[in-house]
Amino acid sequence: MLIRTADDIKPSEITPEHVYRSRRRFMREALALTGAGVALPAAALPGAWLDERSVLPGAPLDETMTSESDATSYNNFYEFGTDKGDPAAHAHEMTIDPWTVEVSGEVAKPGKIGLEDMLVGIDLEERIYRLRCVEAWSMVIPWIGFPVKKILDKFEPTGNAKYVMFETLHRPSEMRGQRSLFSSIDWPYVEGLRLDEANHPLAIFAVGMYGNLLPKQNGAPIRLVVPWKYGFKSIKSIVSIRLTETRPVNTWNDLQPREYGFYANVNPTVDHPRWSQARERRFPTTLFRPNWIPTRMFNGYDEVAELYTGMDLSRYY
Ligand SMILES: Nc1nc2c(c(=O)[nH]1)N[C@H]1C(S)=C(S)[C@@H](COP(=O)(O)O)O[C@H]1N2
Ligand SMILES: [Mo]
Repeated sequence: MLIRTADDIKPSEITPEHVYRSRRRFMREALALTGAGVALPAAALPGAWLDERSVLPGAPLDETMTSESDATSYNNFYEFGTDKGDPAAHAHEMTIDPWTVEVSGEVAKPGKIGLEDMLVGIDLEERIYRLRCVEAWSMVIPWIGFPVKKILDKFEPTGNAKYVMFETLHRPSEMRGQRSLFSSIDWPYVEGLRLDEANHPLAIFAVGMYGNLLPKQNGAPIRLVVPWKYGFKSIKSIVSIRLTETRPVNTWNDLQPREYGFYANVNPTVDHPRWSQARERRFPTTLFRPNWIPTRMFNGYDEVAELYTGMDLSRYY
């Protein structure tokens, strides 16, 4: 089981040392944030962030974890440029405190809420997931986060809600890619999921990785992680969540509809028009040792298959 409550965890399997250490480090970071004189809303950081037991260990994955330095220096975050090194070089220009998220559309309780207030009462879990980019490289990353469903439920989706749309921050003054005259993206970056996909227990919002708060280049302070879909679905630095009745637009589908779909489930049998999706370069990867491995259906997360029964996944790519 990937999802476990504290009660499920036997003392014998409690917290491999690296998780324990990273948990301590994470809490130090969280504390450092409050101590830094940052203005926080009344509720300040949720107690869960500061509680020793709050980051529940995830199920281990029997694959080599990508190094933290690779995962934080080889990124896609076009708001800061299109080169893999641009996000790490320029994302520091984005300010993230305070951070508010607007929840709107088909919900009984719409509203704009400070991130810290939104997270009150939500337990954090470590989830070690594969991340498979549509460009055919992949990583294994230990996220810290919680199921998307936990946030959506707080705002009470109505019976009309069928999809969820997410939007990244739009702030050209701090995001040089949004100022670029050469960008073909219609900002802000937007993504969407069917509501039942968003409610699947594997779909999480991440607020940390490698035991620390999320680095800006990885989508601080809150991003989506949907491990069975190509990486572009996992939208970063989210400021808006909108429940809708009709299917929302998503940025890459809007740009190149033949190449990038709405579903974007990892699928080794449906090739990208310009390259095969049957294999991927798993980090660490170099020119001379690319480390190709076979790509797995749903990125190896077979438990999501039931979301797509009866659908032709070569048509709904
Ligand atoms: N807002 C925003 N989110 C984004 C992107 C982006 O350019 N802008 N790139 C996506 C792509 S293509 C990938 S592969 C992942 C990469 O996440 P990582 O840099 O944390 O590995 O972020 C996704 N989320
Ligand atoms: Mo990607």
